[in-house]
Amino acid sequence: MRRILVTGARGQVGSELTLALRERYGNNNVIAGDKRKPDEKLLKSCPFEVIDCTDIGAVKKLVKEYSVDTIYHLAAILSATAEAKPQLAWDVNINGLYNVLEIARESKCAVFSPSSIGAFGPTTPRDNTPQDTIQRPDTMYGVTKVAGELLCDYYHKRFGVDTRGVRWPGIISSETPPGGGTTDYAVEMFYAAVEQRKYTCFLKPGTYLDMMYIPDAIRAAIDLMEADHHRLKHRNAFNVTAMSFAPEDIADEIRKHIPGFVMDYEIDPVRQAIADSWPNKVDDSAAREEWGWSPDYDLETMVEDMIAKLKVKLRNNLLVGSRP
Ligand code: AKB
Repeated sequence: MRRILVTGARGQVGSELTLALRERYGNNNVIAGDKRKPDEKLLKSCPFEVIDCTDIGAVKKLVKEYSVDTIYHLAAILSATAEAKPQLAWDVNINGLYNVLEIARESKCAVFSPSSIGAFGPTTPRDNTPQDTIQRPDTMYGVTKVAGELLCDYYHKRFGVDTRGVRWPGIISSETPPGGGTTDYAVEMFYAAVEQRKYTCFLKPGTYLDMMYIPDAIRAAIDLMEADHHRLKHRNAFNVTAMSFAPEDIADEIRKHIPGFVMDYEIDPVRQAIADSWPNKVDDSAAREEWGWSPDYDLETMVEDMIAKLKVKLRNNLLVGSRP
């Protein structure tokens, strides 16, 4: 049985991944770690530790204390925040990852470290972006993601650390809102629609990006970590996608459930430039071939499920305060 540490466990993906891992491996075998104190749901399913991945001593102590053998390293700064605070992004995304890899080397842990579609840049082919292609991003987020992929490959090749990762697209979820990302508009749009508010989108119509519903994102991480290593030709990091849409496509799909939904546009030049440097749609055939990746949700089924979940939250007064 694995003993797992999840860093960034209070984040958009971390909060749901931690619960999924606990269901699979048992509550006491999954240690949730985050800089922020836990919410009730996470605390109830214990154990939780306040940690900062830039503090190598604290993470090392935790790994030893709980005999951790697998680290899902999710603590990271997302693209828009990284452009606003590049020094912070370097510190968390690079020094934090380096610390985790060093600890993994010493303590013989496996490491899941997510990369992103942000690891691609303006000179990358935009349609059916291949697994192995040009990666010259011009954002700090992208720089840290490419360096992170290379660092993880290096630790595997040089020290035998079992590092694996996916290039996550924008992730859509109803439990914990994302923060500081370029693809966050898609989640914000749902909150507005369910609350009968108008949504002002910060990306232009026609901005196509890869996206994925959270159950698929979680399954991708767990399936990759459980995949037979003999089948893996790649490691860091696999292209994965579930759908590609532009803001007007998702708004139209939402209107099938909430016909009065209104959206207008006020373009944020920083996030638009980031989105314009990312692919329209990646080719994830390597993930499909090497570890059987296949998403369950498309745009239609994701929208239906998101709206149902957010309506329940709204009825129970849980939407207010969790608005992105
Ligand atoms: C972001 O928008 O920064 C993230 C990502 C695609 O990596 N959601």
